[in-house]
Amino acid sequence: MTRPLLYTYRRCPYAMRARMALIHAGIAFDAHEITLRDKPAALLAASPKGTVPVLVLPDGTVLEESLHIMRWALAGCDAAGWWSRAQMPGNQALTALNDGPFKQQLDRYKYPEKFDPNERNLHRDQAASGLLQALEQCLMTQPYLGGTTPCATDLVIFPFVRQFRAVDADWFDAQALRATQQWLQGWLQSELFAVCMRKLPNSLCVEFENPIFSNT
Ligand SMILES: N[C@@H](CCC(=O)N[C@@H](CS)C(=O)NCC(=O)O)C(=O)O
Repeated sequence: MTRPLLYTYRRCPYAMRARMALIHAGIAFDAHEITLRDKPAALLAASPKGTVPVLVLPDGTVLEESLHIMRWALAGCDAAGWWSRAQMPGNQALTALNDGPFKQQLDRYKYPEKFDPNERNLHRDQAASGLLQALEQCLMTQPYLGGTTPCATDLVIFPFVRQFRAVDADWFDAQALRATQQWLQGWLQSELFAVCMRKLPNSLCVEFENPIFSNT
C-alpha cells in the first residue's frame, strides 16, 4: 500500500469531516465506500468496532476516530492554523457540545421512531437552544468558527448541522439563526464540500492534486 486507505460512507457526517480534512490538506488517498449493513472484512479486521471513517496508513497504523484522522491530516502542516485554532478552548467546547448532546438530540429528532416520538420536538428545541445558539453567538461576530478564516471546527460541526436542517428545512430556516444559516449555506456551496461529496464506486483511487483552501 502506498497511499492511506480511507473506509468511508458518503452520507456519514463523521466521514465527511475526515474526507474534507484529507482533501484540504492535499493528501492523496484511496477511498473505499462501504455500506453500513455489509461491512467489508478488511475494515473489521483493521478496526473491529466497525464504525467509519477508518484510515489505514501505509505503515499499518489504523486511525479509527474521525477527529484522529483530522488531526493526522491537518496538524502536521498547519501554516494556516486550521488545526491549532480548533484547539482553542471555545472551539473545543463547541466540538464537545456537537459530538455529545447535539448528536444525541439530532438522533432523537431525526429518528423519532427509534426513540420517543412524543419527545421529537423537545429534542429539536434543546438542540436549538444548545449548540445552535452557541454557534449563532460565535458566528454573529465572525464568519467562521475559526475567526476570519475557517478552521477544523467548522468542518467538525457543519455536517451535523446539515443533517439537523435536513429534517425540516422550513423550520430551520424560519429560526432566528441568521449567522448560522449563512455559515451553513457557505459550507454547503463550498468547493471543499462538493469534492468531498463526489460519488465513489467501491475502492476508487482518489487523488487530489489541487488542495482546496490551502492558502487560507
Ligand atoms: N466516534 C466515531 C463515530 C463514527 C460513527 O459513529 N460512524 C457511523 C456512521 S455515521 C457508523 O459507522 N456507525 C456504525 C453502524 O451504523 O454500523 C468517529 O468520530 O469516527
